[in-house]
Amino acid sequence: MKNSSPLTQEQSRFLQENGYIIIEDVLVKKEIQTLLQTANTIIKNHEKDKVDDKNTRKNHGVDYYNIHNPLEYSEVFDFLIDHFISFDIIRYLMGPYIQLNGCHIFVRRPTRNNLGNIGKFHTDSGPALQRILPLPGNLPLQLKVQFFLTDVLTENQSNFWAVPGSHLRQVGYHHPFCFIPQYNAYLERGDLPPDAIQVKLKAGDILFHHLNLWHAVAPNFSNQTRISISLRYAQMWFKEYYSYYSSAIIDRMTPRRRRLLGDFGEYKSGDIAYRPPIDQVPLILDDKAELYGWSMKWLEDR
Ligand SMILES: O=C(O)CCC(=O)C(=O)O
Repeated sequence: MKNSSPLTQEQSRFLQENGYIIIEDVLVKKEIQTLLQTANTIIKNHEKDKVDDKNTRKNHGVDYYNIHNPLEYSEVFDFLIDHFISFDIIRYLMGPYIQLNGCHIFVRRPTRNNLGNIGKFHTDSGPALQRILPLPGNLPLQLKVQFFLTDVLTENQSNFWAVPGSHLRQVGYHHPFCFIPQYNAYLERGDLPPDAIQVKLKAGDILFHHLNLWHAVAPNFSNQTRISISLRYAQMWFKEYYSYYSSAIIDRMTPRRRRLLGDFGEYKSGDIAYRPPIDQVPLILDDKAELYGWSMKWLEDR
């Protein structure tokens, strides 16, 4: 296979070693403005109408919370699903048999209050997955991409807080909520974990991270609410995550986006993840199938 990665060698190494990576300047100014304006309207409505079943305000609190499935409110987020930069990296790293199993608006308000669970170090997607590590050469089970719509240029601005390299460490105990108690003990004492870093980036940059990365959200002592859009890609076999895609959403999508949202049209195979349709590969990878290691030659040879 030729080296056809959309990441440079340096970027690939950084992601493999650290468990996260920032790609700068993915969104242009106009896109940031439109996405931010729309996100702010949705946030305002959620806070005014107290629609607590469609966000995590009840569980996480009113300062730091997530709004489920913004695709339900506006089309402006649609292009992020297979954005030409972020999605090319996703499909290169994860292969063609993937889905978008969650999309959220992250709201992180300035606060001096207790940050609840989001402010604690954790891994994603359940305690069992803490024990399945993304070792080199394996496809990731899940990658999350965040599109930042506001700057996070200094520390304590509700930065993504990561322990670089932790995605390759076995936690060595069972925690039902996927916490990392030895790191949260620092926070409880009012100390900072020595090797955790607060990621800094600007509006328009994106952040990828592995589900196993030990991460938290830092406090927000600034006077600006941090807003980002998170998209969670997973292998097809994964369950969706607060993502119900109504027919109104599905109907407006391109064929590839529909597929990523779990719509297989007329195709019925019993177990779709086990026997995905043949067009899954060209639909997701188009002319990159061969280059990214998913040759369709076996079909011709049959
Ligand atoms: O707000 C963030 O940057 C991260 C939120 C978080 O903990 C997560 O995505 O699991």
